Amino acid sequence: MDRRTFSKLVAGTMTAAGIPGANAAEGHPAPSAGRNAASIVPPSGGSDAWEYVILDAVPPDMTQTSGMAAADIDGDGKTEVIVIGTGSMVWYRPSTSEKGIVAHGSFGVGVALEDIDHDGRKEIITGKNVVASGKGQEKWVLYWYKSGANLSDPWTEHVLDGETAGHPHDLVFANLDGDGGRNLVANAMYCDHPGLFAYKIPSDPTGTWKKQMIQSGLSAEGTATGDLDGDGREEIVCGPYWFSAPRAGAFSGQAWTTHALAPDFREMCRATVIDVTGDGRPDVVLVEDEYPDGRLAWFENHLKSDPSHPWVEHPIDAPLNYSHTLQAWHDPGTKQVQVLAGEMNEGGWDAPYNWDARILKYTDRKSTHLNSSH
Ligand SMILES: [Ca+2]
Ligand SMILES: [Ca+2]
Ligand SMILES: [Ca+2]
Ligand SMILES: [Ca+2]
Repeated sequence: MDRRTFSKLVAGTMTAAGIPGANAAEGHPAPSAGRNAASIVPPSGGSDAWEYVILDAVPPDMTQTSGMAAADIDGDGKTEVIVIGTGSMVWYRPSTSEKGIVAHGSFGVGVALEDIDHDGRKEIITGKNVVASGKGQEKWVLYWYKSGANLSDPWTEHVLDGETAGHPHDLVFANLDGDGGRNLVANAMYCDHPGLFAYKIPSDPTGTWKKQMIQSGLSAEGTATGDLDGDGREEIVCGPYWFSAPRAGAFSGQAWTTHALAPDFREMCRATVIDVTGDGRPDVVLVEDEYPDGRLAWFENHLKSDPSHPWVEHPIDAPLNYSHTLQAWHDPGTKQVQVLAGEMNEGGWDAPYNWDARILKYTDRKSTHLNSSH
């Protein structure tokens, strides 16, 4: 078993309570007027190494933010940020402070940026709530959005899947069928028939995307992909499960297989795949993301070396309060594994407002003490 420990840094706490100005602008009182009604205050308790920057205190036409993604969309070498929420989807170019509205509507959580038509510029893929039936069953449509010559030009909206089962909370691109092309993975949440689905991009992306069911019936979130078993095709992690394609192929129409990954974890998670041990096989990091007492752990991949006990759980930290963000990467200099977790100010299901939602960074101590564990 791999033994290592992670140091913990509170990179910031969001004591500024989000965006009191935005609440006021929408005619709602700030969550606690006495605490911070007038101004954005700096984060407290955080590291001096991190600077807290407000990208936009009042996103245009948006009453609540719910998802974001960042990438160089237009290929100019500068990163853009896409923010989706209730009312609108907005692009930002932080380097120039430019911004603009992509589209109006009630957007969800999942948003992906991918060059699906191979023109060198990324499109935006996200879900929009188009019907709330009044019986608690919403209708969500998956769309992709293509920019004009400039991001400030009107964007074009295309339907990707008009018949989703529910809220596409997680949207991830991966190589599922081993042909090198990228495929979309989307879950469907908060509905009568939750599930997980994959889509194949047609040669003309405005055409019909081939759809494959991965699972139906499990209400799991926290989707990531990686070649967990080393066969050259990516498998899917979703919540405490992972899923492998049938021999006939990822899009053969035959059933995928559901496997346990983290049987002690609850079904709502954030997930990321990274080789923590350095043995060439991807490991998995999970945090329970919709709970006040969420656990953060990494799972050591023994699919080949010990198939009867394929995942060894290594706790990193707990409790995390509605940690709905999770990222991991190798530090380019030290090669240490870095894990970033971000708590929400306001989780789902009427969670108490958290004035001190934290941004947490964990650093693997091991690669700086290579001889200490043997
Ligand atoms: Ca750019
Ligand atoms: Ca493109
Ligand atoms: Ca594989
Ligand atoms: Ca590994």
